[in-house]
Amino acid sequence: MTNKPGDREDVELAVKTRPKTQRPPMYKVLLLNDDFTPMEFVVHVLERLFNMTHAQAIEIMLMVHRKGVAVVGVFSHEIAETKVAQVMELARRQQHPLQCTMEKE
Ligand code: TYC
Repeated sequence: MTNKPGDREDVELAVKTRPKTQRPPMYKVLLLNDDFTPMEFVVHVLERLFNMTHAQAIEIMLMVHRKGVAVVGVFSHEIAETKVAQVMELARRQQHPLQCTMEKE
């Protein structure tokens, strides 16, 4: 027997069935410590490219300095790639060895 609009079974099915859409994967952008990049340069990069306040930027920079690495943001693949490229370009221009990478969340 077929369901007609308004039949109970039909209503239940309409509520329960969901299209199987997948969220796009997100990527962590990681900043790595080194012994040569000046602390103030890292703070500047975090303020400029990751929209952090001065206080937040200092906190994250010190975390990288102490732990070796920290997540500085989580983005779509394209935005993460752009952020990594922008960090690397700023560092390269100033001849600092600062390294930035991305990793699937
Ligand atoms: N370790 C660096 C120094 O002592 C500072 C630094 C912090 C470098 C964070 C890189 O991602 C970094 N000057």
